[in-house]
Amino acid sequence: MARKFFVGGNFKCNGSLASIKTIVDGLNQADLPSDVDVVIAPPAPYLHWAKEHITGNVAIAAQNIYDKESGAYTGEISVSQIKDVGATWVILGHSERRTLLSESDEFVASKTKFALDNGVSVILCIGESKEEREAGKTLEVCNRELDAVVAVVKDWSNIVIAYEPIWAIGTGLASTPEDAQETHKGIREHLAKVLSPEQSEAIRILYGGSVNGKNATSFKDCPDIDGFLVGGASLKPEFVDIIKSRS
Ligand code: G2H
Repeated sequence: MARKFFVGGNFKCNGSLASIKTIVDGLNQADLPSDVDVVIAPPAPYLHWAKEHITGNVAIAAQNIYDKESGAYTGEISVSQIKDVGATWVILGHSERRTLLSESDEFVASKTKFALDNGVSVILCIGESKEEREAGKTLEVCNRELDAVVAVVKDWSNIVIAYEPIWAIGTGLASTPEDAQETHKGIREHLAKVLSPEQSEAIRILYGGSVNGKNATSFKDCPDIDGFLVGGASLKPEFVDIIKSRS
């Protein structure tokens, strides 16, 4: 089955109105291929501005939501609020939130369900630490993180998985295409068992971790890598090269 190539830009906690304007202007001026789904995730204060100013076929993602509609949750952002300002996607389960903010598998699953139930698609991040990889636990960790979501969500048609080995994030040391492909294949095999072969075949699995304009093309021949979630390089003009890396 042909899965549409997907490239997400996760700006993380970076940028200002001026720098995000530069990125949005760059994307507006680029001739982006129509056969790629492109999503950018600016920090929450800039979601509305980005939605108002992006002109091409580029969707907007939030970097987080809470699993409650509204109320006394100081500092949290609701799914209806991100929808209100034009976001159609949300990134959940990023390792930076799992580790720095102690988000549990169950909390990530609950937020995933809440987003989907409210019509927002999810980029669901999973991935192992260096120690877990060295202990041969890569798939065990990924499958555990996936299974928490499988327990509460049966229809995965609006989920894109981002496999992001923690040791590759922001380090400049991307996974080799061979290692990433092996893990993506294992993830797909697991999803075939716990969801269904049809859903497993249809779901897009992105690679994330030090993807840049130079190494993106090296993942071209990996049959289970359906795109990228890009951090640092999404803040630079080379993001367009990554979007075009399968063209
Ligand atoms: C991994 C990735 C984007 P970077 O977190 O989600 O970041 O490309 O900077 O490694």
